[in-house]
Amino acid sequence: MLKPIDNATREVKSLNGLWRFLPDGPGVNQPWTGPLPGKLECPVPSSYNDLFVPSLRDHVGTVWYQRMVTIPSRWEDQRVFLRFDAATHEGSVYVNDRLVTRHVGGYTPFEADLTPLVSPGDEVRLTVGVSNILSNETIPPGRLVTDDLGKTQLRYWHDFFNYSGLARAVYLCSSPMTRVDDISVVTDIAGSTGSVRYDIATVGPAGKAVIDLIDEAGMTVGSSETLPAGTINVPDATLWQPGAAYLYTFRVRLYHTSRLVDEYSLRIGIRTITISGMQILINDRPFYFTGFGKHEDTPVKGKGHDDAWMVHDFELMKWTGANSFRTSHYPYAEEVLDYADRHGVVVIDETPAVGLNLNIGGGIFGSGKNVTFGPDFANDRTRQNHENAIRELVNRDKNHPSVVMWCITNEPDSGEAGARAYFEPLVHLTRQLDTTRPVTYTNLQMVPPEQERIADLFDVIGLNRYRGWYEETGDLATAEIRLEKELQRWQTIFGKPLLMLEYGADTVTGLRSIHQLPWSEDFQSSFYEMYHKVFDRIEAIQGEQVWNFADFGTGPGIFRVDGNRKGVFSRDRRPKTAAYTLRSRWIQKGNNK
Ligand code: GCB
Repeated sequence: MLKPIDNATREVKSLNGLWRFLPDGPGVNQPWTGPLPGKLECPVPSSYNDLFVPSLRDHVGTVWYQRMVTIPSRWEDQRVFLRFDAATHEGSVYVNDRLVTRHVGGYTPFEADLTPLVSPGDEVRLTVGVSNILSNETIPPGRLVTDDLGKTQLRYWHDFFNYSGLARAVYLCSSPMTRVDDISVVTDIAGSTGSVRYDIATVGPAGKAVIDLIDEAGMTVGSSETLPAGTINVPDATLWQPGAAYLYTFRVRLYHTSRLVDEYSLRIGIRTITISGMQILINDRPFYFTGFGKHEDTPVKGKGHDDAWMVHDFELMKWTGANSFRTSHYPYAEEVLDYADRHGVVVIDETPAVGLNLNIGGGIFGSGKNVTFGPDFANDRTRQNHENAIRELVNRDKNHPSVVMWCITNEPDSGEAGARAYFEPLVHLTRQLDTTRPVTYTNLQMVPPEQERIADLFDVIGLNRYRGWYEETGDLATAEIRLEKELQRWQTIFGKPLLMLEYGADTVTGLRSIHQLPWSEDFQSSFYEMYHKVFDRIEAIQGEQVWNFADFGTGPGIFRVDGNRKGVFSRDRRPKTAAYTLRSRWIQKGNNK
């Protein structure tokens, strides 16, 4: 599904702004059949949870958004559709009294085709129900429980607040009836020549196609007229490099006789990503990842996408010398990947499959031996939803040069007997959908390499480690010895590239101590220095992404002080001391181990 664009043949009308709003509750019955009662208004895009007083933080179920929409009278003979960049976690869309689409999965886009239902000039009532309910079959999983007051509560196994609603853009769009429906681009390099292999899906009677590749100076450097697939070679190609982005415009034009019927342009980068022994190569050069596990998280808006916060986050990452980040623990807004493409930032792109582990609470504590993979929890239907999450992620992000790796799950119970049967088909599916990018996951510290059952399936092994924090708390000397021994074992047993995809210590801004005191800024800094010494001694370690870029919101917990405080920046993006520690290392390292 292509991102909507505005050009000579297509139009995009933003539906962002204030919508009427109503949380579900007693007496709310088929609210799409008329104007929503009450006076609440909710901004789109934004999570709704932190906006209202009294609070909707504990709301479990559906909330309703509504607004009127006019179909432009100039949209004659066009396909008319709605595009939701996300509805977290399940969206039901009604136009006047009619259900037009339902989508499950909180972080990927979906469309509703209105063409048969509306006419140019019509004004329609658009109502969207968004449910935040998670179950053992959804990705991520969750569970409903009833409290002592008879109220329904939602429990989940991931360590970030279940922000919900319409947190990304909503558009009304038009496209021609005969059109480009999808484009997939794979690039390669031979000597100084780049190649762009494409697959183009079209709808409608096939006419003539002209496909051009245009460089940043506006020069056409290659063309083709072959549909549905072909290759354009670019002699002396300028490559997309980490830290030095270069984007070509891949433009498809469809003609009927000599009339232009549709045009779609994608910005693409020519680059390769390969694994060689224990190294990860971008454009045939070893690349060492530095950067962050992040969250889409800001005060008030929750996961609501905001260009100002996004630009500031990228500026701060650049200031630290980071070259990469992981979209922990779900696909981020597409604007974020577009920005990373344009600015040469490397992305590990993650599905929302976090919390497939009944033996941790809030991302951390062992809670005995519960069976995660089996009929009662992560079962066949969960796996189908997981499959779907992978398909939707790859489908949305396959053409982004910044995306160099798929991370299909975070910290599953990978030592459990059923884990292999669950994950093997998912890894195969990911490879089938994209033959070019390596596939990874993150391993939780509770599953050591000797008990690990899925690591060999992956191209790269991601590790999340908290030695010195959750274990060996405050004792960095012991933590250092144990960390090094453990990493050596991972290297010996699997012989694959290892990425440290999480390591960090909660830190309260302004708390200082000369005594290596956990929670102090000084301790967080020393914690990172210790880890870095170890990484530099382990050959297989090919990158370090700290946990986390910034403090972020979570559910309540005795280890969570107004959220998770492992940020190197506070939630309002002020640096802690560790930000300077990282900066002095990463600026010097560049992209090298
Ligand atoms: C983890 C999880 C992450 C948590 C983090 C923590 O292992 O992957 O989601 O936030 O630990 O801070 O406990």
